[in-house]
Amino acid sequence: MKFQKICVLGLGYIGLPTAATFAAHGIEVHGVDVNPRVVESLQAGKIHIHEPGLQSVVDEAIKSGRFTVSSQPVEADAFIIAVPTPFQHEKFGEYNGIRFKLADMRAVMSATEAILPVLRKGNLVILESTSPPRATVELVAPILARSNLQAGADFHLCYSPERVLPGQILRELVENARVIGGVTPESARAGRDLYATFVKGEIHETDATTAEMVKIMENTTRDVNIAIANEFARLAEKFGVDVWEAIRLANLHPRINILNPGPGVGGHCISVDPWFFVEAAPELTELIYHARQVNDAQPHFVVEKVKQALAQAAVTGGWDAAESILKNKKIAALGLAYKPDVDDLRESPAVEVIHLLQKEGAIVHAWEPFAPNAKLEGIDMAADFDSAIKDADAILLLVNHTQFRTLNPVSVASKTKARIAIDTVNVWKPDQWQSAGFAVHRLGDAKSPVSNL
Ligand code: SAJ
Repeated sequence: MKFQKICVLGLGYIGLPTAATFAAHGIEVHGVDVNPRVVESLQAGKIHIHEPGLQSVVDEAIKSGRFTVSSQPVEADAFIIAVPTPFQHEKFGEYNGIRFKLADMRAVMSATEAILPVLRKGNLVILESTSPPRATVELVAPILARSNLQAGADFHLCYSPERVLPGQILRELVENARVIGGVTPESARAGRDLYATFVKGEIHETDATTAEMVKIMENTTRDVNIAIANEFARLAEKFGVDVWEAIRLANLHPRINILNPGPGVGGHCISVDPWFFVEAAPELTELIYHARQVNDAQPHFVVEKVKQALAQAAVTGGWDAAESILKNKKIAALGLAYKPDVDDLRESPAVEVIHLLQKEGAIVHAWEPFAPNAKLEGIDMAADFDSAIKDADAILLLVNHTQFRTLNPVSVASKTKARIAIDTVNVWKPDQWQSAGFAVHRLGDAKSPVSNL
């Protein structure tokens, strides 16, 4: 099948890079977003998200005249739906005493409905948003059937998961293998023809439900693997071990690859997608459910770490180590993003850590270099790094941003009265920070030099 014009619905982290990449490869692209600010900003040539290299690809696409943006779909050869599928925040499912989160599919439903007036015989529709198993055939196809055209007979319908890593989206879009699941083999073939425009990785055709399952399996596997790393961190602290050293040694085994513990799992993918399995089959997902519980509880473990650090300083520094050790303590929280070198704060465990610290009376000044103007309810954002740390009692590192990793502890020490450094992501060299005068605490590490005396 040949494509001259496509319409991409949802211009976020996936839709925008996808749209711009198609335009860069000679396809005429119309981008659609329901958020007027996104539309206005792109019409003015400015991207609204941080992703390395994206601004210049969008600049080129606009300059070429092949990329237009508005709030409504237009007629095209193919439609790609790349809207968010978060979980619902107010409603939960229940099964045998376990409570689970539910997918919020409203954006997929309304994007699908928006296509109805412009859907024509012979079109291709592709759902890219991560969705619960069977969403393509049981949710999207029935909505599109309202057009009196049948998926698989009158037009092609596919599910093709995006699998790109934020921070490396433009490269991975092109290089990663792509899975395309069609409601019929012909649909999958049409999907292949479209993505072959720019995908250099292998393209694998399958059915739509398999493709949905592949996507959720990938992120669920990662979630379970991070959960076990987080549990190892807890165990290491109990047994007087440095988990980072233990992981490094275990990973020398040729068939072992333990991931990194940290303050928790965030973002709109790995912390969300496993719930799609739990929601669809709670009776079959015990391990997946418990891994989610472990990762969701990890911010509490960080707060305990902060308390221990303060309690230790209370002994050596003469503070009142009463039960609410956090009360009125000033904490500089470095990093709010859900992972290194991105500006995405969605489902960020760092944000959860800050809320929990505040709940126990701490005064937290947060600094996020990638989103300095972010407005988060109840969080006091510092104007810059220096003002975040100046009056702090402790500095808490929550995200492995490059600029935090490369901080010089001697220079930090000269700008703050804090003498406690707590590293939840294993990037600061304990001996260097200790020499600069800090008591150093690392998540999962009961061996580090901790004293600043
Ligand atoms: N994390 C850890 N320890 C680790 C690795 C990650 O605690 O060893 C945490 C991160 O800090 C972050 C979260 O997990 O909070 C997720 O980060 P990530 O880098 O693992 O993944 P995402 O969410 O940015 O992107 C994932 C990717 N999926 C997989 O690697 C299987 C990406 O390929 C997907 O396209 C993306 O989800 C998505 O959109 O589904």
